[in-house]
Amino acid sequence: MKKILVANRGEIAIRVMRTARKMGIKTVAIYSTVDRNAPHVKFADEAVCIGEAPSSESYLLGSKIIEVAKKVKANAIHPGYGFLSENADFAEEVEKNNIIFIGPKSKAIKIMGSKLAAKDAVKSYDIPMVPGIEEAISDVAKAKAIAREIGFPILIKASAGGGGKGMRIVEKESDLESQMQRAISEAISAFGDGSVFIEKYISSPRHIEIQVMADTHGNSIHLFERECSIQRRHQKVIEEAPSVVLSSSLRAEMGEAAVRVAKACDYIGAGTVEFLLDENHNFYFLEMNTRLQVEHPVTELITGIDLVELQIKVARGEKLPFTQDELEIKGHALELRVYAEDPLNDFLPSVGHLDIYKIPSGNGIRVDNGFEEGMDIPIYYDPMLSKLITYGKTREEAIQLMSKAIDNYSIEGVQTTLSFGKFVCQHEAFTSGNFDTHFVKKYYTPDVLKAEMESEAKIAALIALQQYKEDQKIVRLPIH
Ligand code: MV4
Repeated sequence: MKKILVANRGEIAIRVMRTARKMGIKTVAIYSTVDRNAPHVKFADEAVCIGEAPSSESYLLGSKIIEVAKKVKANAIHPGYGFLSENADFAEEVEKNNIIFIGPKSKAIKIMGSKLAAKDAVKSYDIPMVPGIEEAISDVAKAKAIAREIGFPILIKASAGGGGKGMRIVEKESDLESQMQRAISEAISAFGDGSVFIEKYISSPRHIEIQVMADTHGNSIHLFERECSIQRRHQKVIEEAPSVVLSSSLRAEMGEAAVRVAKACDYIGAGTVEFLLDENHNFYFLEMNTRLQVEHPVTELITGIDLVELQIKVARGEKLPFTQDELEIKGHALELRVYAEDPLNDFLPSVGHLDIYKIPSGNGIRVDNGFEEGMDIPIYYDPMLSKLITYGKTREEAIQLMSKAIDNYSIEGVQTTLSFGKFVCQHEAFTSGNFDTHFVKKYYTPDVLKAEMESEAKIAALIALQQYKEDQKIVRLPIH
């Protein structure tokens, strides 16, 4: 593999190219017209413009991207996350053109793209699942009977949904009919597939996911968990590894279950198996993400493994260079997603010009970044600016470092979620580890953030005043 085309933009395109370069592999960037001066374009050895700003006219043009790959003689395509990364047809077309798709086979992507197909695939693999049904349902009377059996509240989910889209909680039987009709029509309009199913609603879960890796020689391993419960409207805010709530035996059990999920769909490459963990520490399989995830760096920091390097090695047909027993967790890592969004204004995208953009650095600090000072933030794509990742011997150390690193960002021109990240890091429920997926809803209002920002501004003003007084003393001295 001499040349990889990265079919993505922003921080993940750069992150992938960094490892390719380290391995002596040439890199090709693709870009849309608004991205012509973007950092990922400058970073690549070669770059090709593939269309206009809207993703549908550029980063989502699978056939065009394949044409470009052939023209520049790239041997492989890395899709990053988002865009074409979980498009089974794209993966298949890439391979048909004798280009290596750095990711799983199309079949695995297809199975895991449908929640019902996923349940069906894993059912003989002894995977704990949320009580519910395993097939699409449209008959209301039947749904009522099932709901009565599993007990309210229940959750209606769209089979083609993901990331919380198309979910409806039903508290009581009298609401079931209308909610089901809404769920079905929503699923038809959003996904073109009206299949819905029913599960028991787990009311206060934690979201724990397991990183898995499989080679083409039949070896599958897991790289422990990431805790992703701190999220806002299904958008993850802070992720960490390891989770504070897993005992080593539960970790091993969940890890082994995740590996079985991977085996159930003949998985190859890097994947993530999502679980819900209830208050009694029962875990349930939710879905599998068949891509490298945004939050993969926390796993890299606690295992010392470069996941992109592993993806590339597996794609080249190499064996995994270690066994499960050789892996261990060392230290603790946190990741904050820094978005150009205004936490005081319902997290509305705050796109604009990056007048000042300075990122922190230092021991235990990693910033996976896709922007630079002086750039405009395009309105066409995800407004994530960078990922601030910190690593410490202990969780406390990683949290302290995160708080400090947040202060060492300097961004002007747009609002960001940095202050919101600080709020989370300082919150007792977060520092104590006693939280679930409802953390943000439960504790966050713009007012608490405002109050915190004002008191910090006051402290900063007092420090400045103190310093000013000290400076005055010094300059007066020589006069005497
Ligand atoms: C659930 C659930 C409770 N009970 N399933 C949301 C995203 C999708 N991956 C599955 N999700 C959930 N499924 C049952 N049976 C609660 C959620 C959920 C959630 C899951 C993970 C992280 C954040 C979440 C926020 C709200 C709801």
